[in-house]
Amino acid sequence: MRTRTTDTSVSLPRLTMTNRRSVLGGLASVAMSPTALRVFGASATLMQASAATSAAAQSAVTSTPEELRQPSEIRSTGGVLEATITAAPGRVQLGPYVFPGLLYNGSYFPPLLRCRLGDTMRIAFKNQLPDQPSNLHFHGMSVSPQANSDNAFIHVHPGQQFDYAVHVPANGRQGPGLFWYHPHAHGFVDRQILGGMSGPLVVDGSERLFPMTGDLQERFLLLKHVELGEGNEIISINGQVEPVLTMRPQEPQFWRIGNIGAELFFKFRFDGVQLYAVATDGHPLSQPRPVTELFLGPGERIDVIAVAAEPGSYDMHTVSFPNEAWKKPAPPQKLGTVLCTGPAASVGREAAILDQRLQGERWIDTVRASPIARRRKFVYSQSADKQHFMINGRIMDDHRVDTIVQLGDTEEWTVVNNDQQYHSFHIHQTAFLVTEVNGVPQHQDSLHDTFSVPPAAASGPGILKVVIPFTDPVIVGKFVYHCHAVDHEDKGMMGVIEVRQQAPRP
Ligand SMILES: [Cu+2]
Repeated sequence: MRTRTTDTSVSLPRLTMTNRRSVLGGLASVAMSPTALRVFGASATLMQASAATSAAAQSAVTSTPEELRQPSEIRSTGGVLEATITAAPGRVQLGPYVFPGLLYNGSYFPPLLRCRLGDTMRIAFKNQLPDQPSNLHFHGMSVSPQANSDNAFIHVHPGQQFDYAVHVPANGRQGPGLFWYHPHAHGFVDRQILGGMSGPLVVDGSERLFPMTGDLQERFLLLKHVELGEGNEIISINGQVEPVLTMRPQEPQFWRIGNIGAELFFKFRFDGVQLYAVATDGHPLSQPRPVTELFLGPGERIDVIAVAAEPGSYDMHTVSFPNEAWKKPAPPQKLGTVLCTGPAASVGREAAILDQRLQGERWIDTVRASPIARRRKFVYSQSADKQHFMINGRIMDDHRVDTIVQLGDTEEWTVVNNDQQYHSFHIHQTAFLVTEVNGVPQHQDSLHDTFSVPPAAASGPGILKVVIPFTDPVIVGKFVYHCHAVDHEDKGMMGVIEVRQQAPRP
């Protein structure tokens, strides 16, 4: 039932040669606890847990900081991205910690899928998990939800293979940006993402929007977390614990930051580095905007131009914030280090960054100008026994269609959060414009596909208002909207929508 937040990511013991064995011994018993069972499920993985843990105890594990690594890539050629993604249990080592994971292609940090507008992604998905269905969802993509495209209703059972063919329209609403892929088999998503099953997906072409980004070093910072026993939350970036990111002083880089974990809402910052946002959830701003603190709920991404500071070593760390009303926010936690060293770069003056203007037409302007065809309300709540999370009093039923929408319409949806913790709103196949949070008008300069919904307080429920365009013909079909804290999604906080060519009018 718990939604974990940065406040549960208590500081773990700093491992030294003298205490490492005792901590790993602790993990061995943790792996047998009901909490670990909740995450990893099968008895088969439990056996693996013991093996992995003892192997780790015997190996020379070091906690020396590592330079931030970058993902391996699978690129499209000739208009086709061909890949095989295999889901299977496997051993994960995060810094000094070892646990049994659920992995794509044997890695906690699976390959970056990199395609272009107009491409088709042909992905053979093999489910080699012993005991649970899975599938692939292409988060944030304005592609077809039908057949063997981005169809969240497919269940690929253990031992089976499913061949996806996801066509990325050249002239639809899909644009260049940072997206991600993860499982969407209802009821199994949380344990699979916690186990490691999520990876980045990029539609190339951001340099056409902001030409400067094409000249900068591109670096991915992808956050995940896993709980290894009560309250022991390991937060990693690119599958590394407290990595070091090295830059030259004054050097601008293009950072693509994503929360591709299961449940945590991260508020974090980089000391000594100036950030200029250029896109949220793969949707461009009209011009770079300085940002200091980042708040990314599960599934949210942001692209920034980052400019390093004077020579020195700077922390990337979480910022304390209250998520659940019944828990005390935890102190900030270090996530990594930015090391500014070497000769200063000659570029990177703030004016040159801020002077950039988006090249080309923007979807957000069309959304803003569209008349609202219909208004709907979605109320988030928890059952009294805290075992179910609901939208409008109902838990998810994939045989029921909750919301029927006419293709071509733009609607305003109000999400009302009666629960005293953060939830989020995510809808497949289309982005949306955030217009109001808790009654305060928002003046957003970019679209989102996932957005945090503040908790209820003494003053009343948390309220998020969004305007959603159902205008791209490629999205016709059935898909879902849900809270992206995926333990809540698994426990029911999801609804089915069908976009029809001809929908009945109210
Ligand atoms: Cu939620």
